[in-house]
Amino acid sequence: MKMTFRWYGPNDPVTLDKIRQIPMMTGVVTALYSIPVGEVWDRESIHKLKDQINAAGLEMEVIESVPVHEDIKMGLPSRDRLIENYKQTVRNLGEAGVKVICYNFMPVFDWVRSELKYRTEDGSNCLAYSQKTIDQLDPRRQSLSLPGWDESYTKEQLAGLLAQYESVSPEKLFDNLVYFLKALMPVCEACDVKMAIHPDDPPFSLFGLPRIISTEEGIDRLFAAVNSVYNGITLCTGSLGAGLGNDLVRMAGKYAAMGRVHFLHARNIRFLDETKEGLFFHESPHPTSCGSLDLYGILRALYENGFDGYTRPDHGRNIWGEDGRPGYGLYDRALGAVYLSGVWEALEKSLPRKK
Ligand SMILES: [Mn+2]
Repeated sequence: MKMTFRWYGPNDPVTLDKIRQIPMMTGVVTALYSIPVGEVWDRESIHKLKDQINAAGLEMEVIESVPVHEDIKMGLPSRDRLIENYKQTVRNLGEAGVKVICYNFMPVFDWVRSELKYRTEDGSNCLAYSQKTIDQLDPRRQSLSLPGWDESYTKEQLAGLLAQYESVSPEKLFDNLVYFLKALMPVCEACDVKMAIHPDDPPFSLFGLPRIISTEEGIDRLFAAVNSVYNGITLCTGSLGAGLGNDLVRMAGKYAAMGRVHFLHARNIRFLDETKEGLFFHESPHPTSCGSLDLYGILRALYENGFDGYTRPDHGRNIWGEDGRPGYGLYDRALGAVYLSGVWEALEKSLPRKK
């Protein structure tokens, strides 16, 4: 396992020097945030970023994310030009030593939460999701005031985009994902860069938009449709774990055995209401006993089935007075990283692998 940490670039208050001091840390996971979605990531910008990271004693082998343009998701005629750009970005990243690209195929919204600073019993705060709050929002009729929503679209642009998606069924979205990946695979194979799709967060439809990477069935279907080891997943435990029907230990073991888990996002969540209508969860410390997900069981299933890839602690809480970027402060993620490394060491020293 290679422990990594998400870093939002030179403006991130969590600096490379701090990240380097976390025990067992090998590298950062980052992106070029200034390049518009759909444009090629040029060599010069990639190498400048890489050099900065390497100078701090860290690696840059995973990119999160190279965003996929909405035209590709919708299957518009402009997609072929945009896919050519994406291919060139993959080549440029591969040349710089990048091994894994995390991306997602969620229309319009990537992650959605109802609260950014939910206060928990111990006085820390964290991200939370309330189905009842989300159900009161209608982005087609009102200005959306979702926490964390980057407001990169005006109300009118958002309404237009949502209207365009009305003709995109889940089947169509799936076909568009397959079209994108089939075009990309020869380049990924030639450059040895693995694609790792991030599951939907949360893993069900929101605001009537289609979502297709939410369940074991959806992932199975994608792997069958594009049957290459370069078509894999980012196993995000907190995202998939919010789906009440998802058996994460089973999925982790199965996909690791297939060699399709290229990146692990380890995070725990705690359900306070597990009904579909009243679904409520908040993010919790990483250890198994602190949340509703069996982090130990997931790590064990990954380990036993041969996973040895890139891992990062996913969202952390704000603790010790930190007022960090929601989910991405330093302290709680650092605790998470050390917990994950500790569990992994125990697994390596006590259990055989199945493969
Ligand atoms: Mn994630």
